[in-house]
Amino acid sequence: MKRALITGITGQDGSYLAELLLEKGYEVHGIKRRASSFNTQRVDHIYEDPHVENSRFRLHYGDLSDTSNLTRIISEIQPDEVYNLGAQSHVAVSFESPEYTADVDAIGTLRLLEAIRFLGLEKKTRFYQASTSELYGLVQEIPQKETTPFHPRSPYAVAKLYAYWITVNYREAYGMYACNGILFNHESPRRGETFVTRKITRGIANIAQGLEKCLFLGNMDSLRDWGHAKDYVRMQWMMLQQEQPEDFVIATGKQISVREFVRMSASEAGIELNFTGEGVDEYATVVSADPAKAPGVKAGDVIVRVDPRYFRPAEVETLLGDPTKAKEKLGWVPQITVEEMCAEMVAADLDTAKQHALLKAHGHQVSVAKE
Ligand code: NDP
Ligand code: GDR
Repeated sequence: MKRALITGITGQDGSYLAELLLEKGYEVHGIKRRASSFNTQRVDHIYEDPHVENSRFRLHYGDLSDTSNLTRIISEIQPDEVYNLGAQSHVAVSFESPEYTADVDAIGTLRLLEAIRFLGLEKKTRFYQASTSELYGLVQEIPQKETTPFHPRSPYAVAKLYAYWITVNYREAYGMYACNGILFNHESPRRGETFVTRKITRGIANIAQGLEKCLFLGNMDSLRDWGHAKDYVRMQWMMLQQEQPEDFVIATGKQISVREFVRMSASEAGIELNFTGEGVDEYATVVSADPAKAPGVKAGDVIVRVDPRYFRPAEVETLLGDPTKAKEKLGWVPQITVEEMCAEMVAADLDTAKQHALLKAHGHQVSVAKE
């Protein structure tokens, strides 16, 4: 039985990857951070009581900032594969906490690679690094592929640049099977609530159900190549099953704007929108609303506005990936379109919003936490 260790198992990708590896018969170990309350919602459905014999799913307390902890866990598990998905993964937050982001995202990767080497596992343990399209930043070529030069635009992207190169360096210097997946944005109903797609689907669902009045966003002109996390974790696993380690771009090859994603989400919730104005003065008005799906809004309501608080000190305006290498060498083709993904996310958030609206109608307090 193959043994895998996943950092970031409690996150979006970690949870889908853990499911996939369990399906494939792996023993799956994950590192979770100690928090003041449970933070395992995304993996609760695959959690196995540690008292159960032969359990194939195990969580270990740990942190990418703690060398001795990482070394001990790897020494105990002796993994065949390590997937380094753990990170302070929010680009805007990295401007607020640049040093922490560098410690976890850049040096955290070095800590893992060095632990593998120090323990003499460099010929046994295969290593996957969660690299990112943010490396391209100020894009030098459209679309972006494996050979496109990098120009990172945030402390997050600069930290990930270090992680990218240290992974390449351990492959070249020590012959380790170590590779980078340069993944473009990927989303799902499990996406963190403060990334733009989930912020939009959750906000629109809450507005449709009368739980919120208005969704405030930053740069709506921003263009992204959005795929589904389920498709992308399959590729993470495939990359560790080759004869030779190589780096791959994972993307759909199509891009849309944040504004288009808002329009698409609203339409899924039965709301047709009209956008007016430019820059900070832009807003969206309801043209029509299906009373069965969106009882909380009526024609004329302004439900989307711009708040410059969400602008970034340096923006990545456009990202579009070229996944030709992944298609040709690994036969990987994304199966879920951005429209299907958006529909799935809105449906999930509408379900929750309806439950919350019902609770509220019966006098219960419901959380509509926002940043
Ligand atoms: P999430 O933000 O959903 O998950 C991040 C995970 O990292 C969580 O499990 C989080 O734990 C954990 N984590 C955060 N800080 C630490 C730390 N100090 N020590 C250990 N673990 C930590 O990210 P995604 O699942 O979306 O992304 C997975 C990886 O892929 C990340 O590295 C991200 O940067 C990268 N990536 C993501 C893309 C995307 O579009 N989703 C695209 C390209 C790259 P907790 O649950 O406790 O917060
Ligand atoms: P990104 O994702 O920065 O691409 O990083 P995010 O969803 O945060 O932003 C995408 C684009 O939308 C614009 N935007 C807003 N973003 C947020 N979060 N909130 C807003 O209100 C808002 N309004 C407009 C942003 O400015 C940006 O242009 C994600 C993360 O998962 C990274 O970890 C990963 O490496 C990259 O994708 C690829």
